[in-house]
Amino acid sequence: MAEKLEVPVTERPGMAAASPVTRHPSPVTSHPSPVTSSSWWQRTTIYQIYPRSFLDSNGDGIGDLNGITARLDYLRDLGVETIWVSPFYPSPLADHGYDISDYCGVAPEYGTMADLERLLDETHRRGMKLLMDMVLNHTSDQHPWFVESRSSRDNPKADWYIWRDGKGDKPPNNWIALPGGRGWHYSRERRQWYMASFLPFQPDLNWRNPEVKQAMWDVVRFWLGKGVDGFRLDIFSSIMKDARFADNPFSPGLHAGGIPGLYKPSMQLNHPDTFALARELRQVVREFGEPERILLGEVFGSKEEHRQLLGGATNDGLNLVFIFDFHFLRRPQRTARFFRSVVRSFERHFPPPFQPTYVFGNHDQRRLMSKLENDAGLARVLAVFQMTVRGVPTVYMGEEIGMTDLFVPKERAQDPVSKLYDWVPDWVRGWLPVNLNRDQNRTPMQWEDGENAGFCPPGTTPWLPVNEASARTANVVAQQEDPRSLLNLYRSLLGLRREHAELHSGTLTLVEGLPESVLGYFRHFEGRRLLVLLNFAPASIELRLPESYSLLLGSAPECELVPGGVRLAAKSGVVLQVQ
Ligand SMILES: [Ca+2]
Repeated sequence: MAEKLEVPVTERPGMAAASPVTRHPSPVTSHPSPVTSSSWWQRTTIYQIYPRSFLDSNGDGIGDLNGITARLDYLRDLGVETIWVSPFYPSPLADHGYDISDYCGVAPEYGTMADLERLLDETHRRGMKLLMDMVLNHTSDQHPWFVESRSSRDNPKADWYIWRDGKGDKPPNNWIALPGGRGWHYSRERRQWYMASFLPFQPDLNWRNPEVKQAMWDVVRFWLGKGVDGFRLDIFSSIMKDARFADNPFSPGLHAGGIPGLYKPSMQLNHPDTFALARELRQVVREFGEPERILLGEVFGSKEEHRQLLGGATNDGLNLVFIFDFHFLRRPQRTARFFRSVVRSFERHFPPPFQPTYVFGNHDQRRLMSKLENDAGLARVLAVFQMTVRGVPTVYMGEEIGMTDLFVPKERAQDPVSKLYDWVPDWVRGWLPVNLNRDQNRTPMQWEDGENAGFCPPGTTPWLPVNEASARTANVVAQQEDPRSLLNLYRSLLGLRREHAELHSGTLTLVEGLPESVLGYFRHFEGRRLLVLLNFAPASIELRLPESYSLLLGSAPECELVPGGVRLAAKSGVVLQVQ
């Protein structure tokens, strides 16, 4: 039975039945900024491909570049405009590609440089863009630069990494590794310590050495010269550290990435020199002219630090940075109230021309559907949210079919983070919000029901097990045939987003005074308006509307216009056009 409610602001005595927004502008939007979203990257939608798990084209159980090329039509038909491909560089694979040993090559298991060039051509031929993943902070310890740097204190690359003498037999200071543990590691060869912000086999480059910077800018230019459209930048916040090597301050709490610690890594993260470096890198990228190439940062820190990384008010640093406020989505966060607070905050701190980049999942986090404890209705609400809210949506492969995590016992884990936390038993891991085994969210893409889910040929052993239980229903073929599938909802939403400039280029105004379970916002562009209403509650609801609307999209068949208003099914969203 539908609960009948009215939009309160239209019903209070003395208030005319008009748009709640124009009568009662929220403090956030009382001075709407002019629409300046004009570059492709401000309007685009991003789809992250973890290449090892996307599609295996040659039957060795490992996804590859030709596999991506083979499924470009799928991505174009889905409606995504930009693909971001996680690393495919030569690597000893201690961190599955985020430990690079050759920045200008393609690892043989992923293909050849010719395969990469074909992938780029075919992507561009479909009017799409391709972002590569770039790890500037650290290399693999197998990279020839590090091998040389470690060999002696007076070799030509001795100062290419961050080397320090210890304090007696102790490390130089209390800097940490972001996934946990100590940041410094002792080298017997040099009888010195080197810094690693991530894992021990990923030594940090010394960006205060001009030769390092030059070498890495050359890498960036190499790929831009090949025609890539930009980079997703791995842990960009940590590139420049305190030049005096001061200790991190004592400050117990949850720090970068939600990891608990006694010391805040403020000497290692978001140094002002990192903000300057973001601007300098943007200039390097600008050398390549139009259409603009872009920088998308994986960063951690406060909103003010985000703004600084973006280059301040002029946005001449990184083009975009990921927003990780939906990293965990614990139960109290799966509410209209929480989503409203996040949107309000980012509208205040990142008005146009900044574009928020909301993400629900990636190769490091638990999968969205698992965060939601398999709540399919809520997954549909969040799909409507992500594709209609102001910003650049980023979808992790498989999110569009509702793929779930696969439990991989720690004894069989390939992820080095799992090995780092080997002492944490599996039953505790299942309960923790942080993801201590990234194998579970990196299992192969599920293309069809059946052996290996179409990821690799039957009889082949995929590099990570296929999530067979999930693949029975969460697979592309089954969902393409079902008009009510999550996949077809994503497709409809991406289509709607492309057609309506309000969604990809418009400003946003939150609707105030809605029932507690409903999040609502208008999207405005050149005098046209769309209204998005999202019902997070497990019961349907009717809302009176003060104007005449047409229904562009409802995420459930029971969503419909009723006389004077709209009915939202339980856990559903609608996109309405103001007549
Ligand atoms: Ca392969």
